[in-house]
Amino acid sequence: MKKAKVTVVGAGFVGATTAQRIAEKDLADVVLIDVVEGLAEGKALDIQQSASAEGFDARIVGTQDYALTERSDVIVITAGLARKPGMSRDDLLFKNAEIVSQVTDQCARRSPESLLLIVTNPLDVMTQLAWKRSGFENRRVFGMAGVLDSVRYGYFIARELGISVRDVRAMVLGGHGDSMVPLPRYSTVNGIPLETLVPAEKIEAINHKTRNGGAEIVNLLKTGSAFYAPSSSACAMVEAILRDSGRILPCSVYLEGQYGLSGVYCGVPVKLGRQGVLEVLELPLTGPESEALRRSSEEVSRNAGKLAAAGFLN
Ligand code: TXD
Repeated sequence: MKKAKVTVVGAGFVGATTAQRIAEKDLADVVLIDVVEGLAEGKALDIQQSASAEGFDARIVGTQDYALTERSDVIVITAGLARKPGMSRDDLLFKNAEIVSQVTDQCARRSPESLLLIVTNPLDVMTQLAWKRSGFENRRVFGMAGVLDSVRYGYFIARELGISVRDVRAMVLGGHGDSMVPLPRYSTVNGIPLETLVPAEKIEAINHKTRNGGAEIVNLLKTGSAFYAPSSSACAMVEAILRDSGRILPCSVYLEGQYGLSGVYCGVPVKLGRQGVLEVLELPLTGPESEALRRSSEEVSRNAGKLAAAGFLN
């Protein structure tokens, strides 16, 4: 069987760790690419040299040259800047929009059949931008955020109950940001509704902890943001795609009327497989739940409006 090929763009914390996880699981050969001279090459070599200790056969190369990314099956885009002192969220929005545009242009024409998995923040609008730039069908361009938010939610639930994370199914919808929408009604412990196991005020505290999950880590690290759980989440999506498993995972996808939302990327549960987004699952939501989702999507639309005004989404 032909080995799959995954390109990871950006050899920073999330990119390099994602590449490592893909290689260690032997899911595909990996090309790691970065603009910084030697960075991707050095990290790829280091990961490759761990092969006999870890027992994987995947090959991983680091490069600055997009020629090596040709005919990738999946392209994971983590390239971007983190917010620096003095930089507004909008500055970051435009800077990362430039980077994601360039990277998408480079990758899409060399791998016209690929799926694009976007990780760069602000996540949902960067995914929308990559979709526009690539010209790909929307089922082939999606973003990683919901998996991360849900695994964090699942961990906090398991910790609260003192049980194994393996028995928890947790669901978080919405855009990746403060307005994300944890859904206790659709979160269970081996099928047992969460709300029958945890009192409402405890659930609210867990929801808050989940929304704050990324910020808590940034505050501790000071010079960077989370990357272990984000790379695990990106790798889980790559695995679902390459194994064509049809896993149901919350991903940022283009909505065309589902959940009453149109023309915007937002986090909802989808069936993921070799062809990308196979189906968007529409959960019946209560009034307050759909209102929270609508508010969250408005944040994404606002950023999309800013990018459109600056000429990025035309
Ligand atoms: O849930 C999620 N989606 C997220 C998103 C979870 C964690 C991190 N999230 C975002 O991912 C974060 O806000 C950033 O926008 C990206 C990457 O985070 P990371 O922590 O890996 O940032 P680094 O370590 O700064 O790495 C970014 C790399 C760095 O090596 C740059 O040199 C490179 O991106 N870079 C580029 N590579 C290729 N091409 C271009 N143009 C480029 N510009 C920068």
